[in-house]
Amino acid sequence: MKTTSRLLLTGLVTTLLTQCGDKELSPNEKMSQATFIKAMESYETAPAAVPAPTGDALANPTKQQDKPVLGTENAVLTDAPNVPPPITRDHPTKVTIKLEVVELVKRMADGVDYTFWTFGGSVPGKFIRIRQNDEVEFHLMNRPDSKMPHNIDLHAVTGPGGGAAASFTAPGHASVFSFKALNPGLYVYHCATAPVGMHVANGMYGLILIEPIGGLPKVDKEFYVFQSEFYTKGPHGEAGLQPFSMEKALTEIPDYVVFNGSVGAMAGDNAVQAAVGEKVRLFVGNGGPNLVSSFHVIGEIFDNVYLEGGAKPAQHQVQTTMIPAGGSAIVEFGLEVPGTYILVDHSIFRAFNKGAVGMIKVSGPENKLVYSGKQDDRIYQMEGSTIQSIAQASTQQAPAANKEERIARGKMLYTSICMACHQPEGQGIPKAFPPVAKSDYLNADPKRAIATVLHGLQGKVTVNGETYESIMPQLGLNDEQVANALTYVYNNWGNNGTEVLPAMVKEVRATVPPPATAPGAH
Ligand code: HEC
Ligand SMILES: [Cu+2]
Repeated sequence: MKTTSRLLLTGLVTTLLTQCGDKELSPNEKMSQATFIKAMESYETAPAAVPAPTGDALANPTKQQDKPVLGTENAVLTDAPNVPPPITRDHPTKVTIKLEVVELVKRMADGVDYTFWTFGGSVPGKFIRIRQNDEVEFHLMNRPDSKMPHNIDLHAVTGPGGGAAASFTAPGHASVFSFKALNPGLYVYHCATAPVGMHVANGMYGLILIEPIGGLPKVDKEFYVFQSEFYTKGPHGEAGLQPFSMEKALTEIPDYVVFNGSVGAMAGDNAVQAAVGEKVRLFVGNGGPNLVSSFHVIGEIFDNVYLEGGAKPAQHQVQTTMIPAGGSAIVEFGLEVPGTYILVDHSIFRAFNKGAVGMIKVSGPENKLVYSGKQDDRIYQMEGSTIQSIAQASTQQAPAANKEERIARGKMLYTSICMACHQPEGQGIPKAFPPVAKSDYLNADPKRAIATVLHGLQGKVTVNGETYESIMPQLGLNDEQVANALTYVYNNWGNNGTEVLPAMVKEVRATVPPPATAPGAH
């Protein structure tokens, strides 16, 4: 770019930054000269042919000037967490969308299956991305092996039922209807065939993004995140194929609350990836059927929130945004510090007990000024402290079939419960938490180790020559869980490979009394 035009642009951006409310950038975005130049560059590459919408045009987008409809294309559809590429056209077009309804059995959680009804074979349904004023020809196909008729109500449609009646499709049939995407925004779509609640509860929802004229500002990464809840006959964790429970759906107390259709769909190995310095945009939907989401990313602050999925960023510096059932939000944030950022519904039991946890893993250089990490750690104990009890919901999962499965399940338990104290590689923390890696205490006596995990431990204990005088709480785990966690520990980090079986835990539970200081130990 020539210097003169860059100067002009700098002036323009400065004006925008200081004067124009709608285009106001958040402090994060203003932070450095580099960001500033970047902002200018994105202005340069943004489609410039169409004037930015004015307040009035946004209030009634049908009044907005646009180019004539030109050409045809097939919409690109994606499964979560992916979204189709941004629309680069500077004009509307005729778009064909083909969506297939599939009823199929899939994983809900480890050991738990569910018969999902889906738009496109996955929960949530395919992400659809088109442009304002596009003319859509919508094809809904219902597979011949379906048991139910289905239809689609797109909240982006202006017209009765959002397309529901026009798209009603029996198994083995296909329906077609058309609509014009008058309004920009992020919209939920869902099945609206009776009983509507049941079709939604079984997974029939997804998102359609109508990009505004001129497009959305450029970001580095975009992801599709969809919250919903499931009501099963058995309680959370009960193994096997779980049928839908109408009774629980009516009382609105779900067994599972999840992001992207199943427990862990966006966590652990399924976490999405990004890098320090990148700007991330999440398209977040909530299918309900009943719950309102208090959407939060642990360790981040949203620079911009397009509240309720509307067409413009209406708020900056937001910690938690509410997403109604059948609604959405677009959130954007820059990444300053590496690490794992956890997506939750901050109605927090839903997150850590019912499944509503997702993860963004961010790589890149540390920024100790923004976040130091742990700088000091010393023991802090109140006088007269005693073993405390952390009650855990006992899961009803079928017992592990073999040692391998026991280790895999133990790893999950270790990660969610033990790791906070004993650390990721079992190395412990000097003077506070003894190591479980290469631990002589552990390897010498499995029964003693079982008793430790069953009942907690308090008082002097010597591990690898170091003395610890701390407290391990009583964790309230069942026999299977204790067996799995310890087998995982015994088979890692230089330990002796013991397999702890639930029967051994049962025996210790029956014969080794809890320490006298534990609550309820008389
Ligand atoms: C809240 C912190 C905490 C959690 C959670 C915790 N521990 Fe411990 N653990 C301790 C402390 C502290 C000790 C030592 C107690 C003492 O000093 O008397 C200990 C001791 C042990 C020991 C015996 C000493 C050794 O290092 O070999 C084992 C084995 C053990 N823990 C395993 C586990 C397992 C398995 C889990 C998860 C199921 C777990 N712990 C969860 C804090 C914790
Ligand atoms: Cu349906």
